[in-house]
Amino acid sequence: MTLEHTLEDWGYGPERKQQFDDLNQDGWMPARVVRAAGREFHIRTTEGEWLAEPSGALWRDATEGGARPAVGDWVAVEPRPGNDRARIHLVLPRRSKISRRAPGHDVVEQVIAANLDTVLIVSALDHDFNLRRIERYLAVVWNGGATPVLLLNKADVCDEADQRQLEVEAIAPGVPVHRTSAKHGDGMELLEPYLLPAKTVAVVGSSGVGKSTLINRLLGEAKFKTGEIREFDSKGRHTTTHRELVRLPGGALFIDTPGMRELAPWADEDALNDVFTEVAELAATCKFNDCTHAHEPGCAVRSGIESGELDAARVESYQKLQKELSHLAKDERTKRAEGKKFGRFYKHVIKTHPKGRKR
Ligand SMILES: Nc1nc2c(ncn2[C@@H]2O[C@H](COP(=O)(O)OP(=O)(O)OP(=O)(O)O)[C@@H](O)[C@H]2O)c(=O)[nH]1
Ligand SMILES: [Mg+2]
Ligand SMILES: [Zn+2]
Repeated sequence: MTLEHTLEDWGYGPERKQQFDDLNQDGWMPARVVRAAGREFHIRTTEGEWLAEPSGALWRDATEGGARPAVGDWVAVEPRPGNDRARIHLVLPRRSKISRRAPGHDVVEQVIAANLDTVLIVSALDHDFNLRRIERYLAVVWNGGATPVLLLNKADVCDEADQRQLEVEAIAPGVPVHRTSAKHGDGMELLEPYLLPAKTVAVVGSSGVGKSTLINRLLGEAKFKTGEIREFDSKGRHTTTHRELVRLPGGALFIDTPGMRELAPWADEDALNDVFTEVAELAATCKFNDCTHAHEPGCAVRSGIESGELDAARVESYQKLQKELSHLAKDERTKRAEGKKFGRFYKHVIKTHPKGRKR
């Protein structure tokens, strides 16, 4: 194919260009990660789609702070001898992201997708429907700086779709909620406001909710593999195994992600205030600053539950998430030290890169 699209069609803009120019490296070029699977990346450059591998330094040293490349990232790459290959040296600062806590013992951030305008949080209106899970996803999306939209898919199999939608609207004030049936193509027009040229939209949600089916519908072709789900519990089988960004016919950029078995959210506790506004507001009026809302006198949250002002299930969900996130929370000093470490790494790469050095 010819140079059918410019980098701008993939979301490049003046701010990005400035970031890249500031690196001031001869022989480097900007590119966007369009596919991530393990250590292998596909990137979109001005010359088409290339294969790319992170430099040893980037892979080894940039484990802190989620600095490894993710789909949607803008990266600085150096073309390699041979065709259509490059080495990724740096990830440019992200405008927004979705992160989770990486599976495993260590407390490490894993970026699932980056530089998103809108994130569609997909739930299925089948046995798997779960308000508490939606809250977790909302916390992650708000925290990462993208705008969440809630999609209730598989509307065709649900007799109580109206009721479900009301329940979801109640736990997510101000967040648009749409009902779709990706399999049959119903409700696709509701997505149009988000599908704008060169804007990036990602879909997230459990395995089997219909994320890939939705993308195929929007693409107008069965590009993404979709999977059967287990009838008895509506659980998906983790059909999608990599993260990929595609360009839709109208020019919007769309990222499919694999369903996550268990979303261990990566967020500051502050993100909870956006998700559980009514709980957080009352909690702020408890007599004690560090009230656990368990047995302390003057607890506004407990009296809120008693008076029916607060939903006990919401409070429980809030507290559960708060506990999880407190394990991630680090004091400001540690965070600053990590930030510095990343900054040093950034400078180190630029200084020590002999060929790219410019005088
Ligand atoms: N009834 C109904 N089934 C749907 C709908 N959308 C998707 N499905 C079915 O749900 C199953 C799972 O769909 P996928 O698109 O593979 O789900 P996914 O979210 O991509 O799953 P992972 O890749 O595992 O994360 C497939 O059998 C789809 O045909 C829908 O709107 N209604
Ligand atoms: Mg899928
Ligand atoms: Zn309290």
